Amino acid sequence: MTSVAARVERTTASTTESACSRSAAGSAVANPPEFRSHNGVLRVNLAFRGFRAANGEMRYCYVSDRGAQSPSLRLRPGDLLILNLRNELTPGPLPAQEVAHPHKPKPAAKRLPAPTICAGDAMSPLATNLHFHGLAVPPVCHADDVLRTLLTPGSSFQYRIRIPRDQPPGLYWYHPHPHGSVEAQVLGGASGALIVEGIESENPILAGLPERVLVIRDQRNADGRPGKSAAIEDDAYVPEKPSNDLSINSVPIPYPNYPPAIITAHAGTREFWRVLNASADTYLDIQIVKGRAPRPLGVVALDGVSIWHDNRQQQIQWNSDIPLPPGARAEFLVDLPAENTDLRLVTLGVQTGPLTDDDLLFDPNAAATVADDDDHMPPRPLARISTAGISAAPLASLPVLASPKTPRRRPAPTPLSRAETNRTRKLYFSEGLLHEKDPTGPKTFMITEEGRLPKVFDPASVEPDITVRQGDVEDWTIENRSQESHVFHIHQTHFRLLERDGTVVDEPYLRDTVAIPYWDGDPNEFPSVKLRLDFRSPGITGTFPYHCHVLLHEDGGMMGTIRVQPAKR
Ligand SMILES: [Cu+2]
Repeated sequence: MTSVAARVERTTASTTESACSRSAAGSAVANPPEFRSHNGVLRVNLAFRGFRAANGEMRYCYVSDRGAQSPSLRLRPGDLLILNLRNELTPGPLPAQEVAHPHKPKPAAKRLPAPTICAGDAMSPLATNLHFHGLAVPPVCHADDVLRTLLTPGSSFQYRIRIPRDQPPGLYWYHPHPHGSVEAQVLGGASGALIVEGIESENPILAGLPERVLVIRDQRNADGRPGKSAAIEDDAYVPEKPSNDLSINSVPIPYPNYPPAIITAHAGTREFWRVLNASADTYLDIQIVKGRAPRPLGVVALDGVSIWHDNRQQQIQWNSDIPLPPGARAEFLVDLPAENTDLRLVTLGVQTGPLTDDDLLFDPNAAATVADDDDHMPPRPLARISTAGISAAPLASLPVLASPKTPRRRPAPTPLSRAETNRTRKLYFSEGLLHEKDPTGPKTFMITEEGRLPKVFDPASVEPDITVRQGDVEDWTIENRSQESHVFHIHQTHFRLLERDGTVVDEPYLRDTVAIPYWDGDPNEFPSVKLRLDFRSPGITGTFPYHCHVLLHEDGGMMGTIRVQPAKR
């Protein structure tokens, strides 16, 4: 007998067969499709679609009118992005438990008026919205509001985002942010690059270089076998198995053989790489190796911001590897050797927690809503870089000279590293148990300002957790009081890392994501970072979140809100 859920699924699958397509493992990596602004405006229509693949994997994607999947959006500072988003999810593609009540009215049939979309009262696994990660744009309806804006299935909505004239040129991104469903949608592949043009005007060394855009995503393992978190007595325990597979520009690199994707390049050339970790839960630490020897990577920007921007001393920093927690971006130079040779792009392993009794006791069959299954990230190959004369699809290059139309930027404010601070705060990440008497059951995830009561994020709460004033600069210490790593991210602004574990850090970057390693149980010390946060941008007044960018944790409650009040007149 066919269940209702299975029938719905098949119907949907037959009508959206081409939705959210993936390349074959081991195939060539091409830059994502892209749309550029013209005359100061970029208009794009994107449908948000879901699709259940034959192996049960849930996929999500954005598809343009012309069929471009999850395109890169390219705009100049000062340009207007008009993005019409249509939620085309149907109950069919959701996992069976989500369609447990086949007789309830189909959300797809309901068209909601625009005011409801901004009222935040439509939480469901089928609702979605958009976040423009890293941009200092207003956190309001029709712009970058994720706390109240929710599109139910069948509804359309217009985003109008003016890229600030002083937005540092670089790599940003867009992804869904409906609390409770963010991990599922991003794991399914819903994300795309957003590039603010003109980085070559801040870093003339980049002018004319061929540009490669790489979006690395994670996705659930397809083979269904338990991984690291399975009970160790279980015969199916596979120590090497990562929690999630990775893909690079939609070319999957599946466990257990990790067939690398193929990047073809020309020997003896310099390329400009822009790499986005669009993973929901997976930390990366990328490296290019020849044999086992790392090749130097010339970092010019992190999290969208040129390293020149806040430090004015250094335009490039050569590193052997670049750690990229979920949500982070790096833009760097790659010098390909003159001789024909094979290089590999790899990610080093990242340890995000100690192996505890919890790991050994974890039961993958328990009906946990929040499973501790995000914590094993082994080293693995991503791509083979071939310079052996295979004709590469030519890459577009950055402009040779800065365009005369580049908008003039306002004079830079005082560098954040030298700005006067208004106050300091301490916040901490912590975890708890959803059911106190069930130590192996689901966890709760919290981020709390010291002195207040720890609580999971409450979408119904109206009062912000923290209030500041536009123009302020604050120093925040963020501690990790849990035994797994977390990633601090705040919307609308960047920060500078001042200290790690109380020791001054000398790094030139502005960031919007930073990893705080797990607590090893030492009662005398929690791992911490000290950050200088910038609330000076005039366009960010309103209320927006800060949260852990491991999206399993964010969905599990590790999020708070901050209100930036207008400056005093
Ligand atoms: Cu976290």
